[in-house]
Amino acid sequence: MPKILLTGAGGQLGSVLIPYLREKYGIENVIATDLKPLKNASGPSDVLDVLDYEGVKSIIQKYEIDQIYHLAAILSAKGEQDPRFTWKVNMDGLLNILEISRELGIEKVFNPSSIAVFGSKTQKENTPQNPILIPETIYGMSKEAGENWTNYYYQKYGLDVRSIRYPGLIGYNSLPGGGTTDYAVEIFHDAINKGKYTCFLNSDTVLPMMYMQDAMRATVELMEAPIEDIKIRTSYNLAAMSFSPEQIFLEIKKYLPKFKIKYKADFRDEIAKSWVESVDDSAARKDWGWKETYDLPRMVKDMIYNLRIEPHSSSD
Ligand code: NAD
Ligand code: AKB
Repeated sequence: MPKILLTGAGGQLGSVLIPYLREKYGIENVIATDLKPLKNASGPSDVLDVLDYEGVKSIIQKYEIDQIYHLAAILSAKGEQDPRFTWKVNMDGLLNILEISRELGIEKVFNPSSIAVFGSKTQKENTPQNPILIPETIYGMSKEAGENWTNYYYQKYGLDVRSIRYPGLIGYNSLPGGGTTDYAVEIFHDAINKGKYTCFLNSDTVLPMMYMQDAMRATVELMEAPIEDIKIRTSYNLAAMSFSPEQIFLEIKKYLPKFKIKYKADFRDEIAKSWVESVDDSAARKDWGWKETYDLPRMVKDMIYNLRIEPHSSSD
């Protein structure tokens, strides 16, 4: 069994990926780290700031790590509040991970990228794997630069770094941490708890999204694929579904008929409009057999079920 280190493990993705990986590789083999001690760690965990080069190195040595899932980052909306700090965390954090991995002979590294690498000059629909990439947020800029760094470390040093351009991730057992796609999680909680939601995107702003179960499975499938199948070392496009706030609202309304929505778009709608509506992920399908299992109706049904609402009941 590989010994796996997760950075930024307390976030939306990490907090669900830890139990998923522990189920597969064993509790003691998955080490969860974040800036602060993790609540309910349920296994080995430690405090780690990815900007602390020596700290990263000593954790890797202490736990005899073989693989790293580098999740620590500042996301798109939060990133705009302090661009230079966001660049520092996202870039220096990644460079520390890559350089230490090279130095210590780490077997594999996972570095998530994002649809935030796309910009308004990118083809909006069925976006190809290698389109024009001129991102317009500091987060997107750091992810795009990170893709080139991981490709460089693979080409130059043979470091086995793998990556996915995740769409917006939606799950029921963790909350998002400052992104533009956060509305697609918030909407469920407000629909169930308050019966109404004020959306920070416009009603017709379409974005690519993915259910968390699919995202976790994709991540492990990518990491377990034979090395010769991994043809793209920047980051793979990955798709599951695309929808607007109005479309997800109407789908949720099938279960909660009195649910109401208002639109009060803010700067996050501008960010979303600079991204794309759907991506062509044929390379991931061909190279390592990616296939999604959740579309919009199935995801909404599962979210509502897991948020403890009986399907087809209403909030009144
Ligand atoms: P999140 O914001 O929920 O969590 C990020 C975690 O990183 C937080 O727990 C935070 O404490 C930690 N962190 C921040 N600075 C750190 C530092 N200096 N050292 C150590 N930890 C630090 O993010 P997430 O949604 O879990 O995203 C995980 C990864 O997946 C990120 O790289 C993100 O870019 C990528 N991604 C996520 C989504 C999504 O929709 N959630 C979509 C595309 C890509
Ligand atoms: C964000 O909205 O910033 C993230 C992402 C798509 O990378 N969820």
